[in-house]
Parts: sequence; C-alpha cells; structure tokens
Amino acid sequence: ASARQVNIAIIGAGGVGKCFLSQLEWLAARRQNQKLVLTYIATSKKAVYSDSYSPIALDSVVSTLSSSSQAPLALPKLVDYLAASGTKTVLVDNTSSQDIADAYPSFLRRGISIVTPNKKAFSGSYKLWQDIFAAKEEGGALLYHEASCGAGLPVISTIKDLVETGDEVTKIEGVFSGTMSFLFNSFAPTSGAGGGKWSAEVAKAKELGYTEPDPRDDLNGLDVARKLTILARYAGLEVESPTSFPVQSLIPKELESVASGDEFLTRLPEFDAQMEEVKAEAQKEGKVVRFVGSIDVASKQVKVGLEKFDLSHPIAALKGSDNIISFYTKRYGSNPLIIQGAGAGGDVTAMGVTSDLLKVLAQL
Ligand code: NHO
Repeated sequence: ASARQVNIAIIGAGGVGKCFLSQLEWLAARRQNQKLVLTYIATSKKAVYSDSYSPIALDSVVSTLSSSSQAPLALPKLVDYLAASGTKTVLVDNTSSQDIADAYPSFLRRGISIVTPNKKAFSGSYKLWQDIFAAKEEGGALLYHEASCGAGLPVISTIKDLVETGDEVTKIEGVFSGTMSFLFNSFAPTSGAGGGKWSAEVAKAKELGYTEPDPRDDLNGLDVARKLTILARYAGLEVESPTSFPVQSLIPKELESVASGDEFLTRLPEFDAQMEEVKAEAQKEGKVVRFVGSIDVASKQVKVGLEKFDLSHPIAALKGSDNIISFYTKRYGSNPLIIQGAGAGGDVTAMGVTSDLLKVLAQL
C-alpha cells in the first residue's frame, strides 16, 4: 500500500452506521492525496474482509454485507488482522457494545486509531478511561469520540479546547438527551395545548432513530448519566462510573425487569397516567417539566433528573430533539458558552463520526 493510503475498519451498520457509510462514500470520492480503503466491516452477525485486505466497494457495501457468509472476527483476532496490514488504520466503532469498548486499549496500543459515537469506553469504569488514554500514548494512535455527547454538536471538542487552553470549567448544565428533549417538547409543549400520550411519543422517538438501541437506556437516565460522566472527567473530576451519582429513572418499577425493549414498548401505555400527573403538577405552577443534567465542579456534584422550568426559560423553549449545553467557566464568567442544536438522529450523529475521521486523517 502507498504511504498515502489509509485503511478503514468499521464495526456496526445500524442507524448511525448506515448514515456514516454514505458520508464515508461521499468523503472518499472527494479525498485528494489520500486513498481511503475499507478493509473490514462487521455487524454482530456478519462480516466482510479478506486476507489480502482488498478494498470493499463503498457504493454497494450494505448489500455486500447482508449477503456475506463470513462471521465477524473475534476482537483479539481483529486487532492482529488490522495491525498486520502494514498500513495506517482507523477503526470506526458504530456499535453500543461494551465488549468492543473494553478492547479499545488493545487496538490503540497497536497504533490503530479509533473514532466512535459509542459512549461505553469513556463512561465505563475510571480504570478503563485511564487504560484507554495510556494505550493511546503508548501506541501513538489517535482517538476521537465527538458523537458520544450531543450527536454532531461540538461538545467534546469544546470542553477539550476550554481545558487545554487553561480555562477552568466551573459548571455544566443542560439537556443532554435528544430522546428526552423530543419526548418532553412534544408531550409537554410550552403552548400547553396538545401533547400526545407519553408511550406514543416514546414509540415515535424510537422510530425516528433518536433512542438508544434499547429505549430503556434513554428513559432510565443512563444515557444522560454517561454523557455527564464523560464531560465531568474532561472537566477534571474523577467520576467512578455513570451510576456513582444520583440519576432519576423514568421507567415504571413494574417494567424494570421486562426482558426486551420491544416488550417494554408494548406495556408502556399501562403507565401513561403516571406521566400525565407529572405534567399536570408542573402546569399548576405555570411551568413545564424537562429532563436535565448538571455538573458542579467545585462541589463535585453530578445529577440527572426532572426539573420544572418557567415557560420563558431557554430549556423550556427547546424544539424537536435539540440539546442545549451551557459551559460556565472562569473566562466566560456568568454568561456561559452555549451550544444548541439537534442532539440525536442518524445523520447528525454520523456527522460527528465523519468529522472525527477527518481530524484523524489530517494527522496520519
Ligand atoms: P443500532 O441501530 O442498534 O446499530 C448497532 C450496530 O452495531 C448494528 O449493526 C449491530 O449489529 C452492531 N453491533 C452491536 N454489537 C456488536 C458487536 N458486539 N459486534 C459487532 N457488531 C455489533 O445503533 P445506532 O442507533 O446506530 O447507534 C450506534 C452507536 O451510536 C451507539 O453506541 C449509540 O449510543 C451511538 N449514538 C447514537 C446516537 C443516535 O442519535 N442514534 C447518538 C449518539 C451516539 O447523539 C445521539 C444520542 O446520544 C442519542 C441518545 N439516545 C439521545 O440523546 O437520545
């Protein structure tokens, strides 16, 4: 392979993965002086690759994958396969797999760079977080995960820029879940009028590709807790895990142990009255309820849950699946740096992954 070739390996071809593939095809066709070659792609069931690392055509990759009879390589084998190519390689992890996240150190140590929207590596144990960054140094690899918070919005790059230029983050707060934003904006609109049944809005959010593969990961607050864990760590707090601070779950107790996400969605309508009550209680005070998260750096407090807001508050007035994230810092004083926009969905999330890939490519 020529020095200007970069191999790409992709795991995951679901909602985000498919959008990423079409962005990659667009990018590869326009990339000058650097040839992007897809040498491996896998889902949980199938894979496409060859011992000679022959290029997998990007315009037909989805159908090639679905008609493939190859099984995915076990992770240690995949590390060896990618490292043995002798060509610079970027792994794109478009899954939500903890196993793959746990294997990041072994990829990075072998010099394989990683871009990903998967939150699990950066919001798992603090030990994994430390291992990942040590392995990255050791292997001289690159690592970006912009889409792990706020989809394509520049959230991770912003907090890194703030910290690495010597600013001090004092507080971060906002709406960090595209799903929760969508749910409350449509279930409890500021206009007071309308608003569908809670369970119907949840089903719609799943259909629109906003939710995690299992929507319970959004409704139990864990998805927001993961994002706050990541941001808190960049802000300098040694948060042990996304379950080491208070997180309010919106999953009815009775449905906590239901086996599948689909069964959960089927039974959720039985509990619509509970959410109607939450909505009515806020309405009585002339407010709306929203699902928010905050990090107070000085007191080391992180929390996630429901809060009531005046109708004129920027958090109450969000639209669609928008996130809003306010960074309070020494430099910015009492007027925070605010980032707002779509916080979920295949295309905008994939854009975060593709722009990370561009950052890696520029340095290879
Ligand atoms: P899918 O559609 O379930 O696809 C997962 C793919 O991974 C499938 O092809 C599956 O076969 C493959 N896979 C799973 N485990 C595997 C394994 N062990 N080995 C090989 N393949 C495996 O999931 P999505 O929706 O495409 O999500 C992919 C990743 O993007 C997840 O890590 C998710 O957390 C992340 N992500 C998604 C979104 C989004 O909007 N869909 C966002 C960010 C990151 O900003 C977004 C967000 O935070 C959404 C959040 N729910 C919110 O705020 O409401």
